[in-house]
Amino acid sequence: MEPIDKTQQDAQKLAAALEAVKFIKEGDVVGLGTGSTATFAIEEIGKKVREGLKITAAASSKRTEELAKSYGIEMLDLQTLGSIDISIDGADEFTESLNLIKGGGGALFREKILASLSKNRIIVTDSSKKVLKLGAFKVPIEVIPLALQYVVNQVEKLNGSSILREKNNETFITDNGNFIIDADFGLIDHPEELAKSLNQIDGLLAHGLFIGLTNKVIMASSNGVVVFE
Ligand code: ABF
Repeated sequence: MEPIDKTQQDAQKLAAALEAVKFIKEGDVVGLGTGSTATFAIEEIGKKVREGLKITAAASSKRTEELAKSYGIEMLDLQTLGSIDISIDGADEFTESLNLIKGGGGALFREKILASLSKNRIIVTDSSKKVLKLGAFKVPIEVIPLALQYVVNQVEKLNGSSILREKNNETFITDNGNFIIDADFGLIDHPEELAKSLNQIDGLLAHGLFIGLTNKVIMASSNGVVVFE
């Protein structure tokens, strides 16, 4: 993981977003994730708005709506869509095999739906997100409140220790009205297997391991933009 300061990080996120926007074609339905890198993409899309372009977003964000409105781009409601042509989103960690940890921002369920609906899933990151093995970033897990203790116990059986996410000294509540636990599994040797085990846990709505849900990672670094696919 390359240590970089905020200014460098923002410059890299912008460079990655500029590269991602090049893959948008006329008339595309574009899905946008959350996080600052995806927001850089929104601003770039607006400047180069293509005929008939439509946008949908993983999480309702004032910024996205304002930008779409100011650029005259039609916003579509994610729940009405059966497919998305291209999605651009960020990540908290990624490996060269295109496995990700996402959900640091708390919108992992909607981002997973966005990715699942998308034909072409592009992740944009700065160089600090690239890792050899996932796991230094704790795995965000969205939990139906009723099932909290049950899910914590099941995660423990998978050698994960969980912390209930808080924000401003209050329990963090997702857009879907659920809790998030951040689970530390240590460095994860087999993320595919862990994802499958987590998928079996009742009351666990979504986890932040994105396996097989990415077509391309565009990473900007101090030496330029690198594309992993
Ligand atoms: C979203 O953006 C989240 O899944 C992830 O936590 C976050 C990354 O934010 P940034 O692009 O600002 O680093 O995709």
